[in-house]
Amino acid sequence: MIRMLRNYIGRTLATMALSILPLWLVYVILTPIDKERTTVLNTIIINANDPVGKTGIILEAGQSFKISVPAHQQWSDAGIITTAEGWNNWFYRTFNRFTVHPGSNYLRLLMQVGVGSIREVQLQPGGFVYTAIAEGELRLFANDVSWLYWNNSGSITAYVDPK
Ligand SMILES: [Ca+2]
Repeated sequence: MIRMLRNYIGRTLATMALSILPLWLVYVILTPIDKERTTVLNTIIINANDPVGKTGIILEAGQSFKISVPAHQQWSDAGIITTAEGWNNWFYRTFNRFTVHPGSNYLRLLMQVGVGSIREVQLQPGGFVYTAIAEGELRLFANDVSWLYWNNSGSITAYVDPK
């Protein structure tokens, strides 16, 4: 009796599993990457030669977000290979005041939300949490003189997680 009951339950569970499987497959196939985008981090590729750096991520004033930049990525400025920390030297320091964010290295990774102030993306492991002061689109871009982006090359990948 117990064995019969056990067999019955086993068959019922197997039948249920088999009937759910096609439904699950249809769900997986019909649920495109869009769903993942809302749950997984936004992957942003920041091109060194793009002074605008639109990310498509619209933030509200007061909204927090985390930017993670994996270490050891490189991009270059007129053949000078550097990282998101950027580069500088005694000669070019003189012209640094002409960059979009004076005081930051050349090709230092910068950010701006809407019309908020431009600032450096902190590059600590584990990411950098920041709260938007202004509403608007998050922009991520390298620091450079506005007319000298053309000789930059390469890109850096960042992950943005709006809270
Ligand atoms: Ca340049």
